[in-house]
Amino acid sequence: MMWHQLKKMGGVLLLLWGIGISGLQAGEDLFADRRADWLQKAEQAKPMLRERKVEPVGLVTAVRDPQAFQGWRMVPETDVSGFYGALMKERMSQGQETILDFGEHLTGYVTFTLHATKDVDGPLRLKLTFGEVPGELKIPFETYSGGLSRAWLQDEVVTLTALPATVTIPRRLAFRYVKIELLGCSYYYDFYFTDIHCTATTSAPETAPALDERVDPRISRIYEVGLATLRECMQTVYEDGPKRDRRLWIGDLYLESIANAVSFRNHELTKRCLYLLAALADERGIVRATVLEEPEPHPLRETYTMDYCLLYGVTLWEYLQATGDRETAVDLWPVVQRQIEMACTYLDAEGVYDVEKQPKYWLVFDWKEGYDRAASIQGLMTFAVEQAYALAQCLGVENEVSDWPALIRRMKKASRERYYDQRAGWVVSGPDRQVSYLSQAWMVLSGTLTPREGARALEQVFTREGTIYPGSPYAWHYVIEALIRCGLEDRARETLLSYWGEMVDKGADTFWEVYDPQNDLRSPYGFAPMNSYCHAWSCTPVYFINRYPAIFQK
Ligand code: RAM
Repeated sequence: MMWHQLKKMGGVLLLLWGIGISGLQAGEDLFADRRADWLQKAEQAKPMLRERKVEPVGLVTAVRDPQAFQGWRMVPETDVSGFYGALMKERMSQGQETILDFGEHLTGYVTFTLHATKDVDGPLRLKLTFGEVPGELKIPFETYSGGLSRAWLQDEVVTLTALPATVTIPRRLAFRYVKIELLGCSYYYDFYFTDIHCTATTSAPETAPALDERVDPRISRIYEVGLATLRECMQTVYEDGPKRDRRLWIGDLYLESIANAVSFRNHELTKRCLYLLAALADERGIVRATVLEEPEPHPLRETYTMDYCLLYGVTLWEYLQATGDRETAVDLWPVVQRQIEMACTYLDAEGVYDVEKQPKYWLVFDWKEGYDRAASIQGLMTFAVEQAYALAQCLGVENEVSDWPALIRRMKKASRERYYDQRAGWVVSGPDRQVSYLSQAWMVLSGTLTPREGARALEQVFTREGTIYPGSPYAWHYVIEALIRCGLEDRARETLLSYWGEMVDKGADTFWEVYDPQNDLRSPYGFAPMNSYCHAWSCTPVYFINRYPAIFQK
């Protein structure tokens, strides 16, 4: 199901919900007296963006190539001096496509200056299309009929009535390539460019730890692309993708913040995001899956996802360990506690998360059709309670949640009974006893399976035909973490090298939202250009490589 459909469903379900878990009265607002302070702290931590002026490196030609990613490859035509001053109408009337290559992925504002060869006796109209990957400039946007806004696709029409003129496209763009098309010009004059550049922005500092020169060059390249991905997504919040949706989502924040903690170390940004989510929680204290900053910070009110609610506390715990900032952790601890209280209302008598209970929460986990999430949410919730309990202990507030250790034991016991097939040696999920990578991973990360059992289960999914494999880098992250947890270090390294390494081989400047090695055109939105090709949740090689040097830097 697409996320906008789920979002719609969430809206309906929430109407049915009503306020009132654990004693809240209708109309009451749990964090009413904290919101303003939290929002202020979020604003105080808002970073200044660092700007960089970048010019194109040259003109390129898109060439059809069945071997290339999505069937398109860029071939260099001339350097940028061959573009500046060239008569554009003449060039385009000969049917020559004009594509500029900026040489790297950029997030920012594009400015250009145009001149006419004679008096301008009629307006000039251009279309500019911005692409993160070559295919975005070649797959016609007209065929898109999905539910996400068509306006995410980055084509802009500019009309000029007087030249010379310097134009800045108002919308912030995320791209490497720009295609320029002529939509209207009089017969009388021609026109040419003298400048085009991007003012690229990021809140990441200029440098991150460099890898030793002796590290496998494939790992080094993956690391660089991972850093670029993270840098591009670090704006005034951790965005999920600078092209789409350009906003803070909790699942993305979690992975970005742990990657940032071992690379750019802009901890203020993590703090800002944690405070924003807290300030914009609903009246029951439940955090929204995503929030927006403009025109002023506000949540996407009807969008909740249970796995993301639970990851909020894990993120805060990781933040505390990375920074030692107890003040923030103490301040936000009630939010963590609240998410778990709410999740507990979804447990049945045995301690199993009831995926059928109404109103159903959206469970993200992955973009993958047919994947059964029951075992995964059970594992993730157990993991989240365990992490939140460690946070409570560190803050000295474990007496507030003294029932959690028993809860964890109960959930693990129930998980083994319900989901672990001891004879087969793997975790099954749902009525069809589905075997997926993620079900194994979450039962490993929750400590429900011993490392030995986990290793057996994971080895089997990797080698058995027909297991449900992850659809996104987000899901692969948890699989790799689980492999490491079970001591399958070589497998973890190979998986990172093959999955992220393949994206690099296919020309990735930044890593993608969804990548299926079996289908380059795969997109959760039914249209490849709608995919985000610089997506936060795929930056985690940065985390793995720095966090586990013995595995990835050997
Ligand atoms: C999409 C984005 C984002 C993700 C949500 C669930 O909008 O891919 O990264 O967190 O879905």
